[in-house]
Amino acid sequence: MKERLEQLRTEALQELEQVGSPQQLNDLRVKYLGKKGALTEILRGMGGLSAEERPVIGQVANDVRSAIETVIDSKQEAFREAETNNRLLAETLDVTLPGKKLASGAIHPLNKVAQEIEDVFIGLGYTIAEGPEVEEDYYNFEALNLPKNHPARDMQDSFYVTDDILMRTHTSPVQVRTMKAMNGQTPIKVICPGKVYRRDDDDATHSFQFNQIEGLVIGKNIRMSDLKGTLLQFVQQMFGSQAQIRLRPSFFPFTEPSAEVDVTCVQCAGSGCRMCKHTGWLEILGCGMVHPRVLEMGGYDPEEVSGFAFGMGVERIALLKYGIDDIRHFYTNDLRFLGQFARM
Ligand code: 2NL
Repeated sequence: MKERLEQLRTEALQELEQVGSPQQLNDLRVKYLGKKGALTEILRGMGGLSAEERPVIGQVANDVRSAIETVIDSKQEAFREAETNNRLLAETLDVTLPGKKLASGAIHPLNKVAQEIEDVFIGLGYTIAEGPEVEEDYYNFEALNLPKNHPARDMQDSFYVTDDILMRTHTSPVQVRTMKAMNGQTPIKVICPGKVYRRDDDDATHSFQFNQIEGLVIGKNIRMSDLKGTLLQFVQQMFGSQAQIRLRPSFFPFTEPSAEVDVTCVQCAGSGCRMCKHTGWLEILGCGMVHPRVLEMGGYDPEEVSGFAFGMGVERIALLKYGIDDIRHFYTNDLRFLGQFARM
């Protein structure tokens, strides 16, 4: 029996030497030490031993068991260690690798130009006012001295929702709402940015939807010279301190007198080029002194206060500022176009 035990040890240790996986190791543990294993099988024969032989064989059996256990334990430990090492290796993180490039967005050039314009006027003490894009006929036309049947109110030129509700054609109604909300108090210094809508065929310089920024100042003794100085300040901050302006007489139903404002050509600085059609000037906005009837309808006494107003297209300012030839670039969202403004 002793020999069988010794042989079992040799056989087990040999087999354990070859073991290649934790699964195999477990199989061997069952095979040799399990309840129905080889060692148990041999020990079942102990009943037939004499009282002197029993402790001796028992000792040998214990030695064999612990020898096999020791090897199994150390193999198991080796497998565990190898597994841990493999996992750590697989999880290795090279913190010196370059990061993945994230595609980052940028502010749209039109919004950027609008923000720049707003910033100039905020610097001059203006506040920003916003209002609805779907507007009442009264605020969009009537209160701006554009009575019913006025040619500028042609149904063909505006998007009407009902008989007296339309998509606003300018941001002036926001200023009318501001005047009414101020209840005759002065001063008012607001700029009103936002989308406006006109029934135009889209082309290089026109869009059915575009962005406008209007300004309105109302107070005591507001004069045309205040308007001119304000616009010169604006233009020089926007296009550079070399920029000059000129005012040409014009007409708007809501201002009197009215003027069209030109800036010295951003391309040739006034000497004449293709961009300014050899005039040295580029038209950038319209303006004027608020019409007395508009002041009245806004709740102000034209005998007591006066005001100026101006309006510009953001697209037009952006076209000039960046030398872009077609307004439709702004709406196409071609990243080759937009990307050029990402870090400007
Ligand atoms: C242009 C011209 C202009 C105004 C807008 C205005 C507003 C009120 C009263 C008087 Cl509440 N005027 N706005 C005045 C003159 C010109 O816009 O060419 N815009 C693109």
